[in-house]
Amino acid sequence: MEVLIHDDPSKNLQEGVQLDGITTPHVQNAIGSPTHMVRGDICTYFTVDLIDILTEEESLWILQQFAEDSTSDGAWIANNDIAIEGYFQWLSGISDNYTHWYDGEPNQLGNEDCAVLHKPLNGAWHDISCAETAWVALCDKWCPTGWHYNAAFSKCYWVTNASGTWNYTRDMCTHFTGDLIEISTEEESLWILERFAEDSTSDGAWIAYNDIEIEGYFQWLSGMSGNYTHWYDGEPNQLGNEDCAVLHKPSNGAWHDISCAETAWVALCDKCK
Ligand SMILES: [Ca+2]
Ligand SMILES: [Ca+2]
Ligand SMILES: [Ca+2]
Repeated sequence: MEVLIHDDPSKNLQEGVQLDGITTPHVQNAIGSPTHMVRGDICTYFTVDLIDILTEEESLWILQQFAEDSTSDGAWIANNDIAIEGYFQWLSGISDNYTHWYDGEPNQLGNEDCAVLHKPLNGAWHDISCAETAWVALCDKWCPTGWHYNAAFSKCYWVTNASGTWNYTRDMCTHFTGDLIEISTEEESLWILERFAEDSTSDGAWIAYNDIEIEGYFQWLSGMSGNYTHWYDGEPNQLGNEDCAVLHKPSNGAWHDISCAETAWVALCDKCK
């Protein structure tokens, strides 16, 4: 059986980072991988699971990764009707309208309860006997417990449960191989604001936007400057010395520049899924 794991050496994996109590090199490698992984035995060994595919865009991207990483023609995905014959669902319990069945599938020939994504058929799916051994598997990456996944942005989001300086709370994000959050659209901002309201009683949270390096020139930690900003009226105003942005919940998620040394705020973290 073919076993392939796609790891990006450019990703600086942190040694010894403990994630949900599990500290093995395998788990770290799996989590650090920026792409979905293709492997042939048990995705869950890496505390990931078979992949959910929720949009056509995601399907096309996965197909491309699959073609790059594996010579296999087909790979298991998470869609299955093991629980109720004829009712296909994802392992995560997410139900979505997107399906990509090949013509005439699923057809339950004999007893076929597991979906395979078929590379030569442009990624279309077949139901196949779950006991077949010819296929590799597409494994999803994983949001740590308590993080939210947003399929539209392929990112995991988290609000820290403790407050502190910008640097202190940033460390909480990087502990999970994430970082302070970057916000690139109004849609993303609104979604994040909802999660923030659900998960935290704090009024404000640090985000990655800062002008630490060059006063007055705000940029994201990734170096992206982006077009989307959401400053509150009159901000940034550099009162005293304010170089770090806080997303303010009562201001509809608008941003204020604040002294990076303030300790009143929690942080919003994200990581690529
Ligand atoms: Ca079939
Ligand atoms: Ca400043
Ligand atoms: Ca300010």
